[in-house]
Amino acid sequence: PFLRRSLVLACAAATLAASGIAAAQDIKPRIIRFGYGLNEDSNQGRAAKVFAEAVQKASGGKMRVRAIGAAALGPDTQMQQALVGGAQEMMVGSTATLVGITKEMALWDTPFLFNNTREADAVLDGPIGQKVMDQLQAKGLVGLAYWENGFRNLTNSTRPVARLEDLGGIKLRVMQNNVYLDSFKQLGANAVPLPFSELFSALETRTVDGQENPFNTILSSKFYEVQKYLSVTNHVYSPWIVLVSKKWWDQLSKDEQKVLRDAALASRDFERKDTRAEGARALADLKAKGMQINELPASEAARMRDKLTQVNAGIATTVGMDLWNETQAALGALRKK
Ligand code: TF8
Repeated sequence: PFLRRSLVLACAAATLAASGIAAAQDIKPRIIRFGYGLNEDSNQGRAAKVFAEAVQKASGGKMRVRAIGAAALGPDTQMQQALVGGAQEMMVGSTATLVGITKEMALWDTPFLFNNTREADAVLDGPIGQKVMDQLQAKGLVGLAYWENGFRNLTNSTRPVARLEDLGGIKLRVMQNNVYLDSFKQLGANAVPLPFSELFSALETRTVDGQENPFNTILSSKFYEVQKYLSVTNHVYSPWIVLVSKKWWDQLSKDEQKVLRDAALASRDFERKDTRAEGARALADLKAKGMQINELPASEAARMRDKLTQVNAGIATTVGMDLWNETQAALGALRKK
């Protein structure tokens, strides 16, 4: 009993001392595993590093982010589950792979939803983006910021896609998401869902003929090594989202939460600039790497849109008519400016 009592006393003293120091800034030493799917040398990897540095600086070195890329902690869907269960603290990944957890995220899968990045930023960073993000909490996740993955374009090893019909029969890898699956089926492709981490080798072994991703990713993942044709389709804008395990988040102090929120916004601003700068150079880079590039004519994009009216109706039902209409109204207002 004596030993136990003195142990209790010692612990109480230590706690008191610690809380005395922490009173000004309630921050404890923390290790934060922050997983992502692309290479370290990618827009995702560079921004993860910026996030890690911002957290370390704002916490006086107490909170340390271990950014772990190349899907070393698993593909998006696996990391999401680890966050929900509390086995991993943070990640950044596609909103498209989150739809199984939070159906409202399907809003961002709408083909041709945004015409440009100005519209994307305004909607994602405004009340609609926040409303969608807030839906995560009930599912065990906290969203902190949307990063830019970007407008997606089509690559394949079979033929240039210049007309809708050219998609016919192309075995196309899509993200693990029903909107993408349905959309590309509607357009005549043979769509196959696969995690991103399996994509390069699937292209290399010709298990699939093609894929679709922003220029940045086609470059950083070296898809140009295994894909001949790049068709500039800009068929959808896709966001990434910075996520926190809610189980873990709820244990943090307000100060610690603020460190993470601020760093997420700082990394977002860096990431969008970096992604856009790289994206502007990427076409020339990909051409230099030997890709054959063609632009999809506006008339063909219009034909694709027509084929996708059913898909859009499905998304509206999935996310709810209120959210759908609110988004259309917000876009209408932005386009009048
Ligand atoms: C894809 C996405 C990827 C993301 C990333 C690994 O094609 O565009 O960028 O899933 O988090 O899977």
